Amino acid sequence: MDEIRIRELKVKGYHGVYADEKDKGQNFFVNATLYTDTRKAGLSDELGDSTDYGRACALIREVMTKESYNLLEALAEKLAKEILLSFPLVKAVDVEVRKPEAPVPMEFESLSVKISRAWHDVYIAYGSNMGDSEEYIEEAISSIANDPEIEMVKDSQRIITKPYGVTEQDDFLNGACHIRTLMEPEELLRYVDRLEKKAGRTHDVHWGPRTLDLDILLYDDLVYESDTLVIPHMDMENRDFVLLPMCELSPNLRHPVLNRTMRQLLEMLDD
Ligand code: PH2
Ligand code: MG
Ligand code: MG
Repeated sequence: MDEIRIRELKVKGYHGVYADEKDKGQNFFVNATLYTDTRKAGLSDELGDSTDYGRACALIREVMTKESYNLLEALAEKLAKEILLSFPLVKAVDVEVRKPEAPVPMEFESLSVKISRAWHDVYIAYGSNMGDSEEYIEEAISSIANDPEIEMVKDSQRIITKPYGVTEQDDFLNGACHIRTLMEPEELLRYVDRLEKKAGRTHDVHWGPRTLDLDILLYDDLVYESDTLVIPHMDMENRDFVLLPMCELSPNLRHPVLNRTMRQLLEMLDD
């Protein structure tokens, strides 16, 4: 990807753990690399087709002077987030905040924290077969669409499906959505768990009736496993109620482990 780079931008700030740092302030130097596609602006020669580095510098100064943070980590996190939220063409960003006058009684050039943050492409499946399914799903989708750290790319149609696994239960209402988010996988899991809880979700019967189920299917090309989360979703290739909405959203999207498109997976399942 192309890069727009800001180097050693000097801003006085009042960040630090110690009272003296918050009182007197000191100079901070910011390095930021904005990952973007400059091709269109390169051909048109129009600023409107790119990201104005002047505005990016002004935003950095605003974040650095508006509030006081204890940690360089918190400052860098806020800077990365505001840059990604403010400039739609920027897909990812590296931010380094240096503190050459840090109160450490030794000789050093500077101390710094450097982070990388990005928008992530995520697919989430949803289902409900208890209570007012339509309302539970509507409520969750609107929370997702209105969250500042999430952008709704596309929501599928809802389909009525026969229960899979434990078959002695009511039909489901199912669908999936494609979002972009700044959340990391485990954060996103906690977020969708909260939405399930808000819908009164309990976990009494494994694969049993539920008011709302939200499952992370795919997260970029990530292959990830922890005690609480597996990405890609373990069983998505065996579920037509997942693959049908996925085929509506992104039929040519490839499963990062199985290396088959959503359409191919659905065809394999139909056979
Ligand atoms: N979810 C399950 C188990 N079975 N069947 C259908 N039709 N739809 C679901 O969402 C579903 C299911 C476990 O999450
Ligand atoms: Mg599920
Ligand atoms: Mg689930």
